[in-house]
Amino acid sequence: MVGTVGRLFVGVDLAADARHALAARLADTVEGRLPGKVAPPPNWHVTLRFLGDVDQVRRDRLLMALAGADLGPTFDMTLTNLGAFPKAAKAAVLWAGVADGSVALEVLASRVEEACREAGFDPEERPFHPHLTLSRIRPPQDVTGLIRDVEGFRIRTRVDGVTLFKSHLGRGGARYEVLERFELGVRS
Ligand code: 3AM
Repeated sequence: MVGTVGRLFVGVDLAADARHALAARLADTVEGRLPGKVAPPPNWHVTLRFLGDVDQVRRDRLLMALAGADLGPTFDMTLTNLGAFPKAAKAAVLWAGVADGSVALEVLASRVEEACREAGFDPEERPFHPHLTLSRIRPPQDVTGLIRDVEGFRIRTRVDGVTLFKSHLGRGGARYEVLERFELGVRS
């Protein structure tokens, strides 16, 4: 694509205390046993909208749209338990799930979606499933036992902003660069 500024996505960054709590829970229960390509804690986030390769004009329009959008109030979400896409018995993506706050996240994702459309992106047709990716598994594996071993934690954390990330794919794994952060509960 001419003038591309990179592979972008909008997500919710995880607060440091929640990141540490989840890392500790995994260390206590399944240390060293996560299969596949494991996402390191600094990469943990909840994706709201993947945009793919974006050109400069649309990146700038998106920055404007997100800056001007009413993204709604801050809210709490609870990370709880692990799950897998498409299913635990044949997992390609292992994730931590969201309990309280999943509806608020859906609303937030729809507000972000609105801003994306305003910026000229095609509508996202796929349904939104809030999750925090922990590992990508090729070929898929049965993670039923592992999910059970981690069960029973609840990590409450505040969602107070959304971030436009640039994804750098490399041989050492993905690195996510923060391009801009947009606070919730603030109307410009
Ligand atoms: O961390 P998660 O899995 O929620 O899976 C990718 C990651 O989300 C997703 O965008 C986030 C940052 O890379 N992603 C990557 N390629 C994608 C694509 N072609 C994609 N989502 C949808 N379509």
